[in-house]
Amino acid sequence: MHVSQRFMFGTATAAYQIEGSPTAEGRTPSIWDAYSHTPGKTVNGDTGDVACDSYRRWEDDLDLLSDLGVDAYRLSISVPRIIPTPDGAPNQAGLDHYERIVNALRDRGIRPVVTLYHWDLPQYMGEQGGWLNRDTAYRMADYARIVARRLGDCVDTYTTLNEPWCSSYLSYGATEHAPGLGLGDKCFPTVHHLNLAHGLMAEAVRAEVGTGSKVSVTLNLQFNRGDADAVHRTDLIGNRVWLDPMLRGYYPAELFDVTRKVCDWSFVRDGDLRLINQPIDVLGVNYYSSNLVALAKTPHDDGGATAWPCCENVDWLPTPGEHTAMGWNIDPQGLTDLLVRVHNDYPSVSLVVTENGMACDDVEVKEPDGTFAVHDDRRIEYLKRHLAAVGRAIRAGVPVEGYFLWSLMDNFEWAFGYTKRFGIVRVDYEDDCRRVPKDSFAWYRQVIADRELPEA
Ligand code: PNW
Repeated sequence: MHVSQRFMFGTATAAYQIEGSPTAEGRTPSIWDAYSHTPGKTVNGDTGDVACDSYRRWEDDLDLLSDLGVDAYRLSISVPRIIPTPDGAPNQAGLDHYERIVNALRDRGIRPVVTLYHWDLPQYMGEQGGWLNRDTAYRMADYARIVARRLGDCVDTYTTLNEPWCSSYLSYGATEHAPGLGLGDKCFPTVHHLNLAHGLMAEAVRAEVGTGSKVSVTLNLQFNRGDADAVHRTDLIGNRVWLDPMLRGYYPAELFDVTRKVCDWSFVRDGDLRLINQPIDVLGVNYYSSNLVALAKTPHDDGGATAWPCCENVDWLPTPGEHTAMGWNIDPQGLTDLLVRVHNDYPSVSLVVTENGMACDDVEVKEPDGTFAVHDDRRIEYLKRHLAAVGRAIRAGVPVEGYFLWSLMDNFEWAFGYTKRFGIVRVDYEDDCRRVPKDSFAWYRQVIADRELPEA
């Protein structure tokens, strides 16, 4: 299926996953520095101290993007590079760094799509309660204003938050992500404070750039198959908890109902929902796989750490079919169905796929001519089927504005450290972060050049 010049083909990365240089030019630690440096939290004790060394090699990365021919690049800004100290004062060196990247992208004809918060909360905010503290939302809005004031409409799209589901449930409900508090069903205040941060950040950016840039948020919406009641519950806790306040201006009444025993929602103040319900131009959707859920025969006790609070009546079943190196099932039709569903229920906003990609056990080979290569046919197949799924959604009438492949290069995969590789460029961590474009890189370059979504 042919797509117009307006459709954005891109790739995505995030600051902590690629940059390294944790103390350069005034940066101070984030909650992910603290977490990854705590023994036992990440595989092999991996940290983002070096990562892909992209803070220093950003021009090389931009050369790769030019070679790939992308229309847009989704990057995130490291919060502790911009406001490194508790007084919230802007760090000019940090701002200069991202201004250089944004300008260099534009010089190359690549649209900068900037995520303001991709999980690297300054550690000093973490020490003051992080997302449990309502004040964090206001501080993040101040930070958003600082960035938007400097970068202005040179940025194509400002995304307030990446995957608040991970920043709340996985980070405060469970223990997998920083700060890893494992509060289980006591994590709902973080949900509301993230929603509030989105609203305040969107408002702050809009006040700076007007209609010069788009404003958005990225959600990792869960696509669930299985028993209707179990699907309904996981949709409420996983999806509507963000979608309804952000796009409709209310929390679903049912949410108060099913959480009644553990949470009174008294942290929601008058006027909050009006703030959260800021007009946005586009909604980012991250999609990798689907869940299979069933109603539990006997409700399980979720007294402890969990990423699914108030889902004690839901069982997650093993998913059928093929799986990726993350153990995630491959379900391209889930992406079509998810995009169609979101558009039907929230028709006022256009959509963009801000992440999709596959972790593979890639093997680097040395070719007879001495060059390195990675023949990642399974990744190509995955990408092909998911781009086709995007095409089906467009054909069904969903306004999908673009597709960002996760990721431009292998990087620090959070708690999995460097053991999971999502890149279409290999990073050889043992050999000075040498970059090797994989076969999927050449394949994606052709897709972009042809502006043709595959039929699969
Ligand atoms: C997303 N889950 O993370 C993030 O936005 C990226 O930074 C990350 O590298 C990418 O997906 C691949 O994992 C997720 O447990 C992490 O469902 C965990 C989950 C979902 C998304």
